[in-house]
Amino acid sequence: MEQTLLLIKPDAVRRHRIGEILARLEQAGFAITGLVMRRLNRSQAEQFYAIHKGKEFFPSLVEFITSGPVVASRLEAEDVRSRVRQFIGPTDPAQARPGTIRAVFGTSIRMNAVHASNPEEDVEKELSFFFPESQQES
Ligand code: 3AN
Repeated sequence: MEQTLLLIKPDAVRRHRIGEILARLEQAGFAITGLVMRRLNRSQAEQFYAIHKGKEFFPSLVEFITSGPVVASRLEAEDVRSRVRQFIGPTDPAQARPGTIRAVFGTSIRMNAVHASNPEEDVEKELSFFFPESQQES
């Protein structure tokens, strides 16, 4: 079964949306097989978002993601990587289809409530960042 990482970002954690977001994911048929709350420090955040290093929004992204705890979930389902990306909607909540997680819970491009691993990038690396045991299990 395919796995992916979904992060509930500090904006949604601060607004007490953890339960609602997890409930929507479960109702959509994504099984939660790992769950952890953690506050990243600067160097962990820079490592996690290394792919964006050098971009104009990188400093504000690191600032934001370290501004409070995140909830990391490991989701499992068939074709979960692309299905979850559809389910959360595009980066900008204003462009997201009504009903998608980012349309409902996001407030700006930066504060867009959740992150889900990009299937084109290194999903295993993102998973092992929060769930070091993932590799042995999958
Ligand atoms: P996604 O999370 O939809 O894959 P990416 O990987 O392009 O989006 O961007 C990573 C994160 O960087 C986004 N979730 C968003 O919070 C932030 N971000 C992307 N573009 C911008 C931007 N123009 N201004 C501020 N933050 C941005």
